[in-house]
Amino acid sequence: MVPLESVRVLADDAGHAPDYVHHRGLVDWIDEFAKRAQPNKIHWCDGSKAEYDSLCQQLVEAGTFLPLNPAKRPNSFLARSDPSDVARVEDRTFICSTHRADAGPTNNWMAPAEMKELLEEVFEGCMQGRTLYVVPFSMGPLGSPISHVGIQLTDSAYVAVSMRIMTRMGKAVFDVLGEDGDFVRCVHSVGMPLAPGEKDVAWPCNKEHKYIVHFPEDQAIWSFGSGYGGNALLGKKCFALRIASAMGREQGWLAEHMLILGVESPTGEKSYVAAAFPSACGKTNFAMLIPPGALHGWKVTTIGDDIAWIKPGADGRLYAINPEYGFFGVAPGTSQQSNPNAMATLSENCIFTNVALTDDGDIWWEGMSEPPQRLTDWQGQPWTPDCGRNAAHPNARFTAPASQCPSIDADWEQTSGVPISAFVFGGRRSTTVPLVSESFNWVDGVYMAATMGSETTAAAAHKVGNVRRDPFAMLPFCGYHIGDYFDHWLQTGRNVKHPPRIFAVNWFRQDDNGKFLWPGFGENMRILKWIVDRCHGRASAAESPLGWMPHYSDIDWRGLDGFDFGRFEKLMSVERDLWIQELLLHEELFVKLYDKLPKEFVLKRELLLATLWRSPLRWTPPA
Ligand code: TSX
Ligand code: MN
Repeated sequence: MVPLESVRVLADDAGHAPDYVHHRGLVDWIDEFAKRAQPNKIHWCDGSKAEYDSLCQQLVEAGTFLPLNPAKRPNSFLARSDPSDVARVEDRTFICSTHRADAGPTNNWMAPAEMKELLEEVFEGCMQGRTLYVVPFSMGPLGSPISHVGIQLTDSAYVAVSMRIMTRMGKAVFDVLGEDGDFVRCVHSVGMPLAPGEKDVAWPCNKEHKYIVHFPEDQAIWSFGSGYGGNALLGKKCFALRIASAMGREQGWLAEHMLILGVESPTGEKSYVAAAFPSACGKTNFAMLIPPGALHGWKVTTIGDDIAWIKPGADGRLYAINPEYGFFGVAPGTSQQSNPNAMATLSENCIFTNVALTDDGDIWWEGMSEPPQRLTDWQGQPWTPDCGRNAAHPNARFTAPASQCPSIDADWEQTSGVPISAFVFGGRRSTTVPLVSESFNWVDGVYMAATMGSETTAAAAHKVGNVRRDPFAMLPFCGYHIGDYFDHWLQTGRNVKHPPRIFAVNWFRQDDNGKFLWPGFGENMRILKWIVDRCHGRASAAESPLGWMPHYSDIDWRGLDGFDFGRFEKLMSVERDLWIQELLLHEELFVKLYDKLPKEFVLKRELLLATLWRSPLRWTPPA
């Protein structure tokens, strides 16, 4: 037990806060929290490079970080988590709104007062023997009207250094806050206090108790027991999606699980697209796509790979920023083939978590290249290609500065955001869903996004009913009732004068032998080009039962030999029997949300059914 006097609390002496902090409410909040958590000391992060270097050095000495070979991977580190602390914990994630109905059927809920009482107990003394880091951060460029500020209190130096990569972290945030600015209160503890003289472990966490708790009405987040990614870097999923989605509903904007990319045409015309995909669809790859050289002059730039904050502009368009400052991406599968821009981004100044280590002090993961003869796996054990285990954990991550991405857009830090021309929604579907379609109108597009789904494993492909619905890819990230969220989207379309067009894509359709029909990756530029051309009124389309679809001749096929009309038909066909199955699955989703399901969805589903019955058994676009 650490005596309270050893804690440099701030209550009666605000002088302990750095002189650039002028926010009384903030200092009082930290004081109150420190009295409860009882840390050994308090470190106010200034965000400087010197501070980052010194915290990394401290993590190396603690055994949390292993410095990588500076000749291969300068200024980069490997962290190995506790084997039990490797992913987000959805069953321990709560939305604590006053009314249960405001959290909805897709979130865990507990009454705020009850949860606060529970958390206050859990946090009592939880930082004993540790340092409390005060981490000030801005989600979005400092000074952007779309940005918002948060302060995270954490007892993890790993979190503090990760936050410096993933957010604009540092003392400039206090200038934005002034004396009484609003900020999201984020508190985090790994939940493993140290007794005097007790030796720390490399990855402290709490194996029994984990809580990821959101109070949307107070704009507060309490996270306990995990040091990992989405559980611990509170600016990302907790703030930028769950809390921000609830703020957006109140204030008339959108916080979305979307990448943002720029498309430049050969004439230099610039368009921006925001796209949502569930996990394992290659979202980061799409955000950093390199178009085939044969499509002369078409370029793709990256604004963000995971989250978009979108607000209506004075001109009646929607403007988006990437609230993040780095990429926290899934490492396995990332390679020179799948994503050269990501590989270049990872060349230095990165943190790798749960990847494998090579004999020469570099990193490796499944899908990067031919497996080396020997490795040290993500748990620190010797590994050989025939040992039957993964070298990297399937959810191993890189934490990399976005500024290092070769395709980063020149305007990615533009405070006004970028105007969005199209929303794209995708999923991994081996059958049923065509390569691309454009919704007939806004309501129709919102329906498509709300009913989107993805197949879980390759093994069970082609099996009807193996689709996990993930509306807008927001199922684990919506901070309020998902039915209210659909309504908010419908309302947004009515509020803005120039709403973006809405498209659905599926890169993963297979033939009867289980072979992918579409080459994907850079070739997706051909679809992106049609999408952008549609937005500018340049490309034609055929009216299918599902929406507008390109004719074969509407796609630019330069440089893609052997992709004939027959193959195109297989990719684009709308099969009545499969779609009747699909609409039954939509109904399964709808009954779960029935109390807040928009009436438009019920009618749209009926219209789809009627249209399918009056269309050919197998609809294909004309040549
Ligand atoms: O990221 C992917 N994208 C989007 C890229 C911009 N992946 C990787 C899997 C997701 C984690 C894809 N995989 C894509 C895709 O468009 N398409 C596929 C399926 C596929 C896999 C391999 C081949 C073709 C398609 N071809 C060969 O292996 C030669
Ligand atoms: Mn994500």
